[in-house]
Amino acid sequence: MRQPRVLAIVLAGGEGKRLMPLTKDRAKPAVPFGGHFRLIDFALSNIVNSGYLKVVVLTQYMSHSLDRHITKAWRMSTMLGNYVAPVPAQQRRGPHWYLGSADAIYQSLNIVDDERPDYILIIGADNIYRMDFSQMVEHHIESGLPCTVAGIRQPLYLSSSFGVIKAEDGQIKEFQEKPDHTEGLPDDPGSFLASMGNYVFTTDALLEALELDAQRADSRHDMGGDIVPWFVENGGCGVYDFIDNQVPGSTERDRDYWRDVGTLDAFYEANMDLISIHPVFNLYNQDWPTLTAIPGYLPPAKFVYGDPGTRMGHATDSLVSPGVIISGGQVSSSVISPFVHVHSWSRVEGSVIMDNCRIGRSAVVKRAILDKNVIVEEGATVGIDHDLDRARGFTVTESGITVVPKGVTV
Ligand code: ADQ
Repeated sequence: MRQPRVLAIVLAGGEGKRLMPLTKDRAKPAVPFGGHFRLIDFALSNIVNSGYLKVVVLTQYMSHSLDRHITKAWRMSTMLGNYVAPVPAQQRRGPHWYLGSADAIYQSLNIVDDERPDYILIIGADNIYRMDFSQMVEHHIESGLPCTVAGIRQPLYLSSSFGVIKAEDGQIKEFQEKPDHTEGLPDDPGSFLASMGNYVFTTDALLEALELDAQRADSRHDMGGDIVPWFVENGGCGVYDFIDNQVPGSTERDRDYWRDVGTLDAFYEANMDLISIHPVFNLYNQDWPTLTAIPGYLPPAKFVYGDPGTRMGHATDSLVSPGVIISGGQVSSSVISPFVHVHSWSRVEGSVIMDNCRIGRSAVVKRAILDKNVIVEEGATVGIDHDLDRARGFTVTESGITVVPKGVTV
């Protein structure tokens, strides 16, 4: 029997307003994460590790750095050849940009015509997790239903941020996109079943649903808001429980890991999940690697004793990317991206420092996110006095994380 043909579509056009200022001039999936990765690397790695090599990435909002990353890290890497193709908003069917995620797919249907897949896997671009999609596709085929949504249990207070699934015997009876309230599960009253924003469709059924949706004046043309509820009412939609997914090399601790990094606090916490001795999400799983490309010219990270009288430059409980120099400064519980330079007598604690930042002598950076190219001058502080941070125009999140925008000198 021939293998089913699967086309993977990655929705990478969301604005990510709640990640401002990190999304001020880049698409959310292009936000740096975990040192030298970008958020989208996790979604694309899952697809490629699942064995699917026909992948299109639908971009839209601020797509320049995202396109550049996909081209450099994914298209030009010999491993993946020309399999991953970024597709900008096409404006094929009207003089507008994409209206919603379903419209993004509708406008790109020419790709489906070209590839003629049996099944279409559609996933978001901004969640951190490992998942073998081939197991979900297999489940979809066995169910005989035209649509399958991946589900994961989440605490009840998050129900207004997700699609809420109510299912019986593996079939969705009701799907509500981001309702104000919902009830807990019968066997787990503190949780509900959330949509992960990952879907498998039988191609013909999806084409029909998208065509009908495009005609509807009252539709927001949204996958979660319109297309999935349509399938629940017409033809049926199954649920695939993420708990059943087995990814090689996962640890007991990280096998159920899935994070939606929609807010600055969630983004910060997901970075912190990477750094402990027994990480909540293990980046060192070589059986299911997170792929990206780092330029060959990046030298290794370097640790320098520093000026006489300083404490030795060091980093503990931290991820330190290639190209970093820590010279006489102290870094703890932090994620450091390429080409960051930490100078003598400085301290960086519990922070996410993106590419090319400079931490000057005796500076202190605590519980902060510094976007690329930030310079913290000699003796300056970030994250110590939140009123001062706000007065300087930085964002201070609900849980007290200071976020400094790209290119600022502090
Ligand atoms: P959200 O993530 O809030 O909820 P949405 O804003 O549509 O939904 O984003 C989903 C994905 O589509 C993201 O990767 C985003 O970047 C992308 N996207 C959005 N609009 C797009 C467009 N016009 N063109 C291209 N890409 C676009 C969704 C589901 C919920 C589910 C959560 C899980 O709707 O039901 O619970 O994901 O995170």
